[in-house]
Amino acid sequence: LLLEDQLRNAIRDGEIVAHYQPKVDRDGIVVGVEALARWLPSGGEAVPPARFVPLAEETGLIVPMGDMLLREVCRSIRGWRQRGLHVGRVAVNISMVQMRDAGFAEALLECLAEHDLKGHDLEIELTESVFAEDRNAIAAQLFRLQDAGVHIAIDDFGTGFSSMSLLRHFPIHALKIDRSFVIDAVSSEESRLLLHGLIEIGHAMKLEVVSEGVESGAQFQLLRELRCDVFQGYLFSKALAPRELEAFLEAQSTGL
Ligand code: G
Ligand code: G
Ligand code: MN
Ligand code: NA
Repeated sequence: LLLEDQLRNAIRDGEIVAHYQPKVDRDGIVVGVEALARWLPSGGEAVPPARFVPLAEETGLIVPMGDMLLREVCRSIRGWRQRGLHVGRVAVNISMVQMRDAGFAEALLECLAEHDLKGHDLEIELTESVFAEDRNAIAAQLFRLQDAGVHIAIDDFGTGFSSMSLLRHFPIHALKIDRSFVIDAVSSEESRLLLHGLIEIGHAMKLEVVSEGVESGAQFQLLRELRCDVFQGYLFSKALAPRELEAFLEAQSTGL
Protein backbone atom coordinates (compact mmCIF):
# COMPACT_ATOMS: atom_id res chain seq x y z
CA LEU A 1 0.00 0.00 0.00
CA LEU A 2 1.29 3.48 -0.87
CA LEU A 3 2.03 5.72 2.10
CA GLU A 4 -0.69 8.07 0.81
CA ASP A 5 -3.30 5.29 0.99
CA GLN A 6 -2.04 4.26 4.41
CA LEU A 7 -2.40 7.85 5.58
CA ARG A 8 -5.95 8.06 4.21
CA ASN A 9 -6.85 4.89 6.10
CA ALA A 10 -5.11 6.15 9.24
CA ILE A 11 -7.22 9.33 9.18
CA ARG A 12 -10.37 7.26 8.71
CA ASP A 13 -9.39 4.88 11.53
CA GLY A 14 -8.43 7.61 13.98
CA GLU A 15 -4.75 6.66 14.12
CA ILE A 16 -3.68 10.30 13.88
CA VAL A 17 -3.87 11.85 17.31
CA ALA A 18 -2.75 15.03 19.01
CA HIS A 19 0.08 15.20 21.50
CA TYR A 20 0.72 18.42 23.40
CA GLN A 21 3.97 20.26 24.01
CA PRO A 22 3.87 22.77 26.90
CA LYS A 23 4.91 26.42 26.56
CA VAL A 24 6.14 28.15 29.71
CA ASP A 25 6.71 31.70 30.93
CA ARG A 26 9.90 33.19 32.42
CA ASP A 27 9.20 31.38 35.71
CA GLY A 28 8.69 28.03 34.00
CA ILE A 29 4.91 28.10 34.56
CA VAL A 30 2.82 26.53 31.78
CA VAL A 31 0.95 29.22 29.84
CA GLY A 32 -0.27 27.07 26.97
CA VAL A 33 0.38 23.98 24.90
CA GLU A 34 0.92 23.23 21.21
CA ALA A 35 -0.99 20.35 19.66
CA LEU A 36 1.26 18.27 17.39
CA ALA A 37 -0.04 15.51 15.14
CA ARG A 38 1.18 11.98 15.84
CA TRP A 39 0.54 8.94 13.65
CA LEU A 40 0.32 5.90 15.89
CA PRO A 41 -0.60 2.85 13.76
CA SER A 42 -2.27 0.13 15.79
CA GLY A 43 0.39 -2.49 16.36
CA GLY A 44 3.03 -0.64 14.36
CA GLU A 45 5.73 1.90 14.96
CA ALA A 46 4.93 5.61 15.14
CA VAL A 47 5.39 7.38 11.79
CA PRO A 48 7.42 10.58 12.21
CA PRO A 49 5.57 13.83 11.40
CA ALA A 50 8.37 14.81 9.03
CA ARG A 51 7.20 11.89 6.85
CA PHE A 52 3.44 12.36 6.91
CA VAL A 53 2.80 16.10 7.43
CA PRO A 54 4.42 17.13 4.12
CA LEU A 55 2.66 14.22 2.38
CA ALA A 56 -0.66 15.28 3.91
CA GLU A 57 -0.08 18.79 2.55
CA GLU A 58 0.86 17.59 -0.95
CA THR A 59 -2.15 15.30 -1.23
CA GLY A 60 -4.69 17.60 0.44
CA LEU A 61 -5.24 15.02 3.18
CA ILE A 62 -4.16 17.74 5.62
CA VAL A 63 -7.73 19.10 5.33
CA PRO A 64 -9.62 16.06 6.72
CA MET A 65 -6.70 15.37 9.08
CA GLY A 66 -6.77 18.96 10.36
CA ASP A 67 -10.55 18.84 10.85
CA MET A 68 -10.27 15.64 12.81
CA LEU A 69 -7.43 16.96 14.98
CA LEU A 70 -9.27 20.22 15.67
CA ARG A 71 -12.29 18.25 16.89
CA GLU A 72 -10.12 16.07 19.07
CA VAL A 73 -8.35 19.13 20.51
CA CYS A 74 -11.67 20.84 21.28
CA ARG A 75 -12.98 17.71 23.01
CA SER A 76 -9.82 17.53 25.09
CA ILE A 77 -9.92 21.21 26.09
CA ARG A 78 -13.48 20.75 27.21
CA GLY A 79 -12.62 17.65 29.23
CA TRP A 80 -9.69 19.40 30.93
CA ARG A 81 -11.90 22.36 31.80
CA GLN A 82 -14.53 20.09 33.34
CA ARG A 83 -11.82 18.50 35.49
CA GLY A 84 -10.41 21.87 36.55
CA LEU A 85 -7.08 21.37 34.75
CA HIS A 86 -5.58 24.62 33.51
CA VAL A 87 -3.82 24.20 30.14
CA GLY A 88 -4.00 27.81 28.97
CA ARG A 89 -4.41 28.45 25.27
CA VAL A 90 -4.06 25.47 22.98
CA ALA A 91 -2.21 26.15 19.72
CA VAL A 92 -2.88 24.19 16.56
CA ASN A 93 -0.68 24.24 13.46
CA ILE A 94 -2.59 25.25 10.35
CA SER A 95 -1.07 24.80 6.91
CA MET A 96 -1.65 27.13 3.98
CA VAL A 97 -3.56 24.32 2.25
CA GLN A 98 -6.18 24.60 5.02
CA MET A 99 -6.21 28.42 4.95
CA ARG A 100 -6.96 28.41 1.20
CA ASP A 101 -10.48 27.22 1.99
CA ALA A 102 -12.44 30.48 2.36
CA GLY A 103 -14.70 28.77 4.91
CA PHE A 104 -11.83 27.78 7.19
CA ALA A 105 -12.23 30.49 9.86
CA GLU A 106 -15.98 30.04 10.05
CA ALA A 107 -15.67 26.25 10.39
CA LEU A 108 -13.10 26.63 13.16
CA LEU A 109 -15.35 29.00 15.11
CA GLU A 110 -18.28 26.63 14.64
CA CYS A 111 -16.22 23.79 16.02
CA LEU A 112 -15.34 25.89 19.08
CA ALA A 113 -19.00 26.75 19.64
CA GLU A 114 -20.08 23.11 19.32
CA HIS A 115 -17.73 22.29 22.19
CA ASP A 116 -18.83 25.23 24.32
CA LEU A 117 -15.46 26.92 23.85
CA LYS A 118 -14.45 30.50 23.07
CA GLY A 119 -11.87 32.03 20.74
CA HIS A 120 -9.57 32.69 23.68
CA ASP A 121 -9.18 28.93 24.20
CA LEU A 122 -7.33 28.59 20.91
CA GLU A 123 -4.33 29.89 19.01
CA ILE A 124 -3.34 29.04 15.45
CA GLU A 125 0.27 28.77 14.29
CA LEU A 126 0.93 29.70 10.67
CA THR A 127 4.21 29.70 8.81
CA GLU A 128 5.24 32.73 6.80
CA SER A 129 4.43 30.85 3.58
CA VAL A 130 0.76 31.61 4.21
CA PHE A 131 1.43 35.22 3.31
CA ALA A 132 2.62 34.32 -0.17
CA GLU A 133 -1.01 33.42 -0.90
CA ASP A 134 -3.94 35.67 -1.77
CA ARG A 135 -3.33 38.22 0.96
CA ASN A 136 -6.78 39.76 1.05
CA ALA A 137 -8.47 36.39 1.40
CA ILE A 138 -6.05 35.32 4.14
CA ALA A 139 -6.38 38.65 5.95
CA ALA A 140 -10.18 38.44 5.95
CA GLN A 141 -10.06 35.04 7.63
CA LEU A 142 -7.44 36.11 10.16
CA PHE A 143 -9.44 39.21 11.14
CA ARG A 144 -12.53 37.04 11.57
CA LEU A 145 -10.57 34.79 13.93
CA GLN A 146 -9.04 37.73 15.81
CA ASP A 147 -12.49 39.28 16.30
CA ALA A 148 -13.56 36.04 17.95
CA GLY A 149 -10.53 36.10 20.29
CA VAL A 150 -8.39 33.45 18.57
CA HIS A 151 -4.68 34.31 18.74
CA ILE A 152 -2.47 34.02 15.66
CA ALA A 153 1.22 33.13 15.88
CA ILE A 154 3.84 33.08 13.13
CA ASP A 155 5.69 29.77 13.39
CA ASP A 156 9.34 29.13 12.45
CA PHE A 157 9.82 32.90 12.33
CA GLY A 158 12.97 34.08 10.58
CA THR A 159 13.19 31.19 8.11
CA GLY A 160 10.58 32.43 5.61
CA PHE A 161 10.35 35.31 3.21
CA SER A 162 7.83 37.63 4.81
CA SER A 163 8.76 41.26 5.31
CA MET A 164 7.95 43.19 8.45
CA SER A 165 5.88 45.65 6.43
CA LEU A 166 3.76 42.78 5.15
CA LEU A 167 3.27 41.19 8.57
CA ARG A 168 2.11 44.53 9.98
CA HIS A 169 -1.09 44.28 7.94
CA PHE A 170 -2.20 41.06 9.59
CA PRO A 171 -3.66 40.63 13.08
CA ILE A 172 -0.76 38.70 14.57
CA HIS A 173 -0.29 38.17 18.27
CA ALA A 174 2.96 36.26 18.60
CA LEU A 175 6.19 35.39 16.82
CA LYS A 176 7.69 31.95 17.37
CA ILE A 177 11.38 32.24 16.65
CA ASP A 178 12.66 29.21 14.81
CA ARG A 179 14.83 26.91 16.88
CA SER A 180 17.75 27.24 14.46
CA PHE A 181 18.39 30.71 15.96
CA VAL A 182 18.43 29.31 19.49
CA ILE A 183 20.76 26.39 18.79
CA ASP A 184 24.01 28.39 18.33
CA ALA A 185 23.16 31.45 20.40
CA VAL A 186 24.98 30.38 23.56
CA SER A 187 28.30 29.71 21.80
CA SER A 188 28.23 32.21 18.94
CA GLU A 189 28.20 35.98 19.37
CA GLU A 190 26.83 36.42 15.86
CA SER A 191 23.87 34.09 16.48
CA ARG A 192 23.22 35.80 19.79
CA LEU A 193 23.02 39.22 18.10
CA LEU A 194 20.68 37.81 15.48
CA LEU A 195 18.45 36.25 18.12
CA HIS A 196 18.44 39.51 20.08
CA GLY A 197 17.45 41.38 16.92
CA LEU A 198 14.54 39.05 16.21
CA ILE A 199 13.24 39.42 19.76
CA GLU A 200 13.51 43.23 19.52
CA ILE A 201 11.65 43.22 16.20
CA GLY A 202 8.83 41.24 17.80
CA HIS A 203 8.60 43.62 20.73
CA ALA A 204 8.76 46.69 18.45
CA MET A 205 5.71 45.21 16.69
CA LYS A 206 4.07 44.77 20.13
CA LEU A 207 4.05 41.01 19.72
CA GLU A 208 4.66 38.27 22.21
CA VAL A 209 7.93 36.50 21.43
CA VAL A 210 8.16 32.75 21.84
CA SER A 211 11.38 30.72 21.49
CA GLU A 212 11.14 27.13 20.40
CA GLY A 213 13.76 24.42 20.71
CA VAL A 214 14.99 25.44 24.18
CA GLU A 215 17.05 22.42 25.26
CA SER A 216 19.47 23.70 27.91
CA GLY A 217 19.40 25.83 31.04
CA ALA A 218 22.03 28.08 29.45
CA GLN A 219 19.75 28.73 26.45
CA PHE A 220 16.81 29.45 28.77
CA GLN A 221 18.92 31.87 30.82
CA LEU A 222 20.19 33.68 27.72
CA LEU A 223 16.68 33.95 26.25
CA ARG A 224 15.41 35.41 29.51
CA GLU A 225 18.21 37.99 29.46
CA LEU A 226 17.19 38.86 25.89
CA ARG A 227 13.63 39.39 27.22
CA CYS A 228 11.92 36.57 25.37
CA ASP A 229 8.40 36.08 26.78
CA VAL A 230 7.51 32.42 26.29
CA PHE A 231 9.65 29.30 25.97
CA GLN A 232 9.15 25.85 24.51
CA GLY A 233 11.49 22.91 24.12
CA TYR A 234 12.82 19.66 25.50
CA LEU A 235 14.24 21.45 28.59
CA PHE A 236 10.63 21.76 29.78
CA SER A 237 8.92 18.90 27.99
CA LYS A 238 8.57 17.09 24.71
CA ALA A 239 5.07 16.71 23.21
CA LEU A 240 3.01 14.57 25.60
CA ALA A 241 0.08 12.21 25.15
CA PRO A 242 -3.07 13.67 26.78
CA ARG A 243 -2.69 11.48 29.90
CA GLU A 244 0.97 12.45 30.25
CA LEU A 245 0.07 16.12 29.90
CA GLU A 246 -2.53 15.77 32.63
CA ALA A 247 0.06 14.24 34.97
CA PHE A 248 2.54 17.00 34.05
CA LEU A 249 0.01 19.74 34.87
CA GLU A 250 -1.07 18.08 38.10
CA ALA A 251 2.56 17.73 39.21
CA GLN A 252 3.16 21.39 38.47
CA SER A 253 0.08 22.60 40.32
CA THR A 254 1.07 20.65 43.45
CA GLY A 255 4.63 21.96 43.19
CA LEU A 256 6.20 18.53 42.60
O1 G B 1 6.54 17.24 16.11
P1 G B 1 7.26 17.60 15.26
O2 G B 1 8.15 16.55 14.73
O3 G B 1 6.45 17.23 16.10
O4 G B 1 6.42 18.20 14.01
C1 G B 1 7.02 18.25 12.76
C2 G B 1 6.39 19.29 11.89
O5 G B 1 5.04 18.96 11.61
C3 G B 1 6.37 20.69 12.52
O6 G B 1 6.79 21.59 11.52
C4 G B 1 4.94 20.93 12.85
O7 G B 1 4.62 22.29 12.71
C5 G B 1 4.21 20.07 11.83
N1 G B 1 2.94 19.65 12.39
C6 G B 1 2.75 18.89 13.47
N2 G B 1 1.43 18.70 13.69
C7 G B 1 0.79 19.37 12.70
C8 G B 1 -0.60 19.57 12.39
O8 G B 1 -1.51 19.12 13.07
N3 G B 1 -0.88 20.31 11.29
C9 G B 1 0.10 20.86 10.52
N4 G B 1 -0.26 21.58 9.47
N5 G B 1 1.40 20.70 10.79
C10 G B 1 1.74 19.97 11.88
O1 G C 1 7.47 23.63 13.24
P1 G C 1 6.92 23.45 14.60
O2 G C 1 7.49 24.43 15.56
O3 G C 1 5.45 23.38 14.72
O4 G C 1 7.48 22.04 15.05
C1 G C 1 7.66 21.64 16.32
C2 G C 1 8.69 20.55 16.16
O5 G C 1 9.82 20.80 16.99
C3 G C 1 8.20 19.22 16.51
O6 G C 1 8.82 18.33 15.65
C4 G C 1 8.72 19.02 17.92
O7 G C 1 8.76 17.67 18.27
C5 G C 1 10.08 19.66 17.76
N1 G C 1 10.69 20.14 19.00
C6 G C 1 10.05 20.66 20.05
N2 G C 1 10.93 21.03 21.02
C7 G C 1 12.16 20.74 20.56
C8 G C 1 13.48 20.90 21.09
O8 G C 1 13.70 21.39 22.19
N3 G C 1 14.50 20.47 20.30
C9 G C 1 14.31 19.94 19.08
N4 G C 1 15.38 19.56 18.41
N5 G C 1 13.08 19.77 18.53
C10 G C 1 12.02 20.18 19.27
MN1 MN D 1 4.35 25.00 15.53
NA1 NA E 1 9.32 25.24 14.25
